[in-house]
Amino acid sequence: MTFRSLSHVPEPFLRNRQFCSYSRISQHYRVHKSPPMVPILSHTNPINTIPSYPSKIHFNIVHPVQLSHGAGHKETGPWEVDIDHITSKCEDTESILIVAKVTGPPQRPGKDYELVPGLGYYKLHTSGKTWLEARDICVQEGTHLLILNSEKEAGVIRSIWKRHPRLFDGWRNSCAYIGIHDEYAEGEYVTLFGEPLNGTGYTTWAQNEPGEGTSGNSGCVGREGALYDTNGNNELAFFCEQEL
Ligand SMILES: [Ca+2]
Ligand SMILES: [Ca+2]
Repeated sequence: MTFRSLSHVPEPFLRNRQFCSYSRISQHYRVHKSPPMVPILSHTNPINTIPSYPSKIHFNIVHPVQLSHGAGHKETGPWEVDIDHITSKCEDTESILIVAKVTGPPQRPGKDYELVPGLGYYKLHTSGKTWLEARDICVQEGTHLLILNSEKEAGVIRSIWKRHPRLFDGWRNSCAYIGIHDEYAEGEYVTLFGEPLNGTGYTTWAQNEPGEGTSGNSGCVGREGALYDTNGNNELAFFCEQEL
């Protein structure tokens, strides 16, 4: 999500160009809190040095920066802040133009989703559903059943799940549905987007898996992070995901 305070250089900066000199400072910041924008600008911008300027200064407040974000100020994802600071000196008048671009994390999909910077939003649904029900619940939340793409992502899933050590009795406590299946061709696992499993970046099956044959066509991830096949009618916990 991008907010721009300004998309053009205003007139005073273009007029009488031959009599003016220009300087431009571009700065990039990465912050890990939803910014109150103004403190960031006043803190980081050379505007602080203005009282010592000997010349007359004109401020061109073209458009105040406004932030609007559904996630509110509790958002913990990284915010990128790009600031363009353009100074125009024309005889005894100096004009300063500040253009700020703030890029915030995408809006949190819904309650209980947690943001993992650089990866996505994740939610463990702790009540048991069939694979099809699980798929549909993620879609209703604007996300999709988890597709593992890396060892790093598998590590994230392990750590989220660790916080819920006891969801069910028996083996159902140790596998959660993810968005892969072999419904179309036995043994050929694809994601719910139809991409072959070996194109996802993560194909770590548990030992002797997949082993259910035609009686198990749905994928689940074990607490240790390895993949299993199971019958999609089993009611398991499941992970929903939204990539960044
Ligand atoms: Ca993923
Ligand atoms: Ca199968």
